[in-house]
Amino acid sequence: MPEPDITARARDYLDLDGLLTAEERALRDQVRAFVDARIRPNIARWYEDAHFPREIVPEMGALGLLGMHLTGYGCAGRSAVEYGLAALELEAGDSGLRTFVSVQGSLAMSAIHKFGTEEQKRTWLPGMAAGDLIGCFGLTEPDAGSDPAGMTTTGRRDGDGWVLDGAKRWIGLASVADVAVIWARTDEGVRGFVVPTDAAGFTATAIEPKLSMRASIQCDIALDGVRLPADAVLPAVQGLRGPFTCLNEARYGIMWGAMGAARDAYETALAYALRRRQFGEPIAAFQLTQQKLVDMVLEIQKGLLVALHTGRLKDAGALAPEQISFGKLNNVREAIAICREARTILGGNGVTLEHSPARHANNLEGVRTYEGTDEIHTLIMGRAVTGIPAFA
Ligand code: TGC
Repeated sequence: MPEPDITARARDYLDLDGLLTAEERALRDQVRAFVDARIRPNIARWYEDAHFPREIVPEMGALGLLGMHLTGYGCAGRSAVEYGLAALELEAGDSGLRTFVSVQGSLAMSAIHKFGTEEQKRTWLPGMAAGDLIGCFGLTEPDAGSDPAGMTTTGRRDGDGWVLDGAKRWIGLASVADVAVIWARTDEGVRGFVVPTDAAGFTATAIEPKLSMRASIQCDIALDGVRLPADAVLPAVQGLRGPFTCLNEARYGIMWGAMGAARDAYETALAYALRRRQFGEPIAAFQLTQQKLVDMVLEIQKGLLVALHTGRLKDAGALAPEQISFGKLNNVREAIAICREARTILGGNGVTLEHSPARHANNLEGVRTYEGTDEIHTLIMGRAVTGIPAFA
């Protein structure tokens, strides 16, 4: 059956396109075309098979999507808004693949770019930007999730070098990564280490089976006496400010990405409602269906405005971490609600992999939890509003 026409108003209710520059729209359209050609036709199978498509990573590199907001070393030097638009389009395809781009660019590459030596940058960043090398970012531990200050992984000096011992958990892409940025407690406070994943004592094991982000990989990492040379440490930062600075980048991208998943679920539900007939009418003609669709439009448009405003602040160098929490908390929370509601419009057909809303909703369970849970972002905002930290 031919797809019903979706009106321009339904696609961009407030004409937000008009707030973007021609360059921003061009980049957005390029990523959208990539998602349509390379992700959409395959994602249901990848999701079902729990397959991370390593084979498309060099294509993402060629499009300039890896470390795209970084400059030099083969990176595209794009703006925060452009990075956000790319995240939006990628996550309209699947959260697992946007997550890969976040982990690679905002976490692993960002850490090396911000805090690494010239040698570390030259060794790793060009290959990571091209998609020839994959990076991961080891902060979370089995017993230290929301509270990274509780980490027990240690780095101790040993002769001229370092030895790492400990465990990390929920580390994206670790089992296929070439390099890991590992955060560890040392006598000098928390330090970051650049660890080739073929180092003796480094083991990454995929956590499975998972009900969320099945087209991505999350791992346990064991660090068992991993010996590193002196120059493995990231010299330019000590303390948790290091990993948190990288998390700011990733959390920023998530507020855009979540709206991509929501938009795709909404457009899927709208198209279905226009062609599905019950009681002699398309179900889009029913008031209750229209209310669901309109509620989705309201929250998607508001979420995109928040993301765009936040991106403009970031590009102006005026974005505070608690403002990132606003967008991450709001947009992921709303996106999950939208995807679940979109599923109800598809009825029983909505629980199959033929349609995207339930897959997006399941993915967003992971997105809601990583890079700061709803509770953590609420409390970051609560501290900003009251001046009183309430984390414990
Ligand atoms: P506190 O311990 O007092 O502060 C430590 C230092 O960090 C600084 N800081 C920040 N700097 C930059 N950006 C931020 N957003 C920052 N937040 C804190 C702070 O100024 C201090 O610096 P210094 O120089 O004075 O030492 O920490 P806090 O009280 O500020 O924060 C508490 C809390 C709960 C907000 C924080 O611990 C937190 O954000 N917890 C959530 C952790 C989280 O998001 N974990 C998820 C990690 S994601 C991951 O590991 C894998 S997901 C990706 C994948 O798939 O691999």
